[in-house]
Amino acid sequence: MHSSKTLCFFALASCAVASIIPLKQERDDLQVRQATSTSTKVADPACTNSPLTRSCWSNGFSIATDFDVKFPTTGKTVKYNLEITNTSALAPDGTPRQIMAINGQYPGPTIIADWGDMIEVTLKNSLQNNGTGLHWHGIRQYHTNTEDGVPGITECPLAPGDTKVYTFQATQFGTSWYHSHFSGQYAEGVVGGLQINGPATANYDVDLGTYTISDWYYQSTFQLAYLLNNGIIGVPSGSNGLINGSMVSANGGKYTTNTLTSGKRYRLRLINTSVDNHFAVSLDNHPFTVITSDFVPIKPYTTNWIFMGIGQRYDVIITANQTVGSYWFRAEVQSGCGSNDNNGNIKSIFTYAGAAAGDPTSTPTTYTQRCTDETSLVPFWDSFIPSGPLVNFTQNLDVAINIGATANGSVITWGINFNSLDVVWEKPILEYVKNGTSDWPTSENLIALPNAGEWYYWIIQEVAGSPITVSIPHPIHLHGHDFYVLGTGTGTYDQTVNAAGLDYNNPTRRDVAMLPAGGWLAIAFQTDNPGAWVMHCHIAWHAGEGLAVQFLESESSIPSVNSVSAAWEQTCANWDAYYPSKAVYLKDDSGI
Ligand SMILES: *[C@@H]1O[C@H](CO)[C@@H](O)[C@H](O)[C@H]1NC(C)=O
Ligand SMILES: *[C@@H]1O[C@H](CO)[C@@H](O)[C@H](O)[C@H]1NC(C)=O
Ligand SMILES: *[C@@H]1O[C@H](CO)[C@@H](O)[C@H](O)[C@H]1NC(C)=O
Ligand SMILES: *[C@@H]1O[C@H](CO)[C@@H](O)[C@H](O)[C@H]1NC(C)=O
Ligand SMILES: *[C@@H]1O[C@H](CO)[C@@H](O)[C@H](O)[C@H]1NC(C)=O
Ligand SMILES: *[C@@H]1O[C@H](CO)[C@@H](O)[C@H](O)[C@H]1NC(C)=O
Ligand SMILES: *[C@@H]1O[C@H](CO)[C@@H](O)[C@H](O)[C@H]1NC(C)=O
Ligand SMILES: *[C@@H]1O[C@H](CO)[C@@H](O)[C@H](O)[C@H]1NC(C)=O
Ligand SMILES: [Cu+2]
Repeated sequence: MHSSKTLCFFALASCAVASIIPLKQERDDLQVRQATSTSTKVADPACTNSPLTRSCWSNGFSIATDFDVKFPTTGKTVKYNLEITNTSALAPDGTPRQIMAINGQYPGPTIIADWGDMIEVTLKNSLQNNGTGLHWHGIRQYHTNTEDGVPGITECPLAPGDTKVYTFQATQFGTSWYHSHFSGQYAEGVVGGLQINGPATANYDVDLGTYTISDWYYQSTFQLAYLLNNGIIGVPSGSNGLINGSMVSANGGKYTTNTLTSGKRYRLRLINTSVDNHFAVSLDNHPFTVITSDFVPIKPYTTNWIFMGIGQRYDVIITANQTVGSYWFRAEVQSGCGSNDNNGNIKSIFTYAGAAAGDPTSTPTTYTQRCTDETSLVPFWDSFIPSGPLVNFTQNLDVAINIGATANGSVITWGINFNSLDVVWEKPILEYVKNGTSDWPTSENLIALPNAGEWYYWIIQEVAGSPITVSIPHPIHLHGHDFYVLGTGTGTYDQTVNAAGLDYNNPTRRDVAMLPAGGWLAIAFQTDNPGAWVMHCHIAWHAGEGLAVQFLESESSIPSVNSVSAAWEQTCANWDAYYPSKAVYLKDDSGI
């Protein structure tokens, strides 16, 4: 069934373009009951990606293809060598700081691949005194759990001097980032962009690439976390913020600058790589057409400001249709979402070719500060979630501060269901799986989901802690899956009141969503990817303080463990030879 509305929707500048996507829109009760995440949209096999046909891809794949169901395999492997070093040679905002850089730069190189490629990253840990491990945020790691990069869960950390080759397929397309998952190490600089080229829900001419927005601390974040976790300091404020790795400060520095050509449309891949700050972002005079939330393509909508939680991504299109000149891009910290109310308003510059030199004089549109997610996020694909009542309907995950358990020595802890995650780096959960044993400690905060193909529903609720209560929003991130956001609200979830309002009909789908302060977040996902997948708050302090659970999904069919490689074992052997006998520093938090 062809829809002319859809045709024009895709080909904004040229509604007559022949390559359209046939849509099978009809839904019947059977489909709803089958509750499949499968899109009913069908790919156009004969259409090529170009500035006016971004919905197309190739060989029968297009924006209509739900990548959880189907993805191309190109046979191509893109290879990167990444080396982490401990350097004092960088000053991203003019103020020098010891940085754990990737290939000598911050942020690290953007990894770029096409949809369906294999990505092979050879990581070398050249730090003197830390382990490491790289996580590919939002990457599904379909049947490749050992490549997820979470020390103590899917691998042992890489000891100083060690090397690991991560190999996985880009089954999704869009924008993300990679970062260290070794305690709070990413805040020291171990981050980079991840760009997977594929189709899009709106057209553009030029892809500007990834654009990271982050808070920035002059003091070592390992030290700050230690002081915080032991109650010696309160939550620290950021010293500055960085846009794509650059900003000005009292010591110099410079604004990140991009040049635009009048009349062209640009895709910008916004990534929030913060430790503890929520930003609202905007480009003066240039509204954003938003086309993705995290990896998931959405029906485009236009907005002046986007609110971004940590770990979240939005791909936006801007149209260079304003007077030739220079314009501020703004990222403003939202007060009340965390701690960093000061030093948080950071800027960069978009300047038209031919504009006069000098800083912009443009002014922002007004907006209201907030700590909640974007609400206009309708996934492009149709997804119908079974709405129960089901046997395994709702399970509660209660989030609270100071729950008594310790994330290895912390005084301040966060927990889920009154338990703080505390992994043992030298005994990753996948080693228990391989050994066929299940005597992991309760501090692994492990929830087994043994059966494949089932839907699980979670009410994540922020509850009172003991002896104190802190109500703040938490960006909740799940590995190995996108989840569906069935609903969110303030106060305590009440089944009799709130259940009827949950959305099962094409709800927002993504991999990071905000749990509101003192409120609840209802999510669902289906067990369709065997592995040990952590779900955690992406505020680095909270993850270190134990705000995480791990799901051990379909344990008996985790393929990458049953054939776990000699190389995977060797990483553990190398780690065992280093830690704790030779290590200068020991683990003093949750480890993730
Ligand atoms: C980085 O270098 C500093 C200064 O030499 C040192 O104190 C610190 O232990 C090093 N960190 C790591 C992880 O190697
Ligand atoms: C990592 O290195 C930093 C110094 O650069 C240190 O403060 C921290 O304790 C180290 N952490 C671990 C677990 O090695
Ligand atoms: C941001 O920096 C990354 C890595 O250095 C680069 O690939 C990307 O193109 C930059 N983005 C923009 C919008 O300039
Ligand atoms: C990044 O996320 C954090 C925490 O969710 C948030 O405080 C901050 O404002 C976000 N930054 C941007 C640029 O959206
Ligand atoms: C410029 O482009 C934006 C976004 O597409 C649009 O909303 C706006 O109307 C355009 N303005 C002009 C002056 O053409
Ligand atoms: C519910 O969970 C139990 C135990 O995990 C499992 O045996 C059962 O098959 C599940 N049933 C449904 C309908 O999800
Ligand atoms: C906790 O830290 C102590 C020493 O700081 C160490 O001996 C112990 O192995 C750690 N426990 C975990 C679970 O990492
Ligand atoms: C797995 O078995 C090996 C060999 O018996 C043992 O050394 C190791 O500690 C076991 N690992 C776990 C996590 O039980
Ligand atoms: Cu949190």
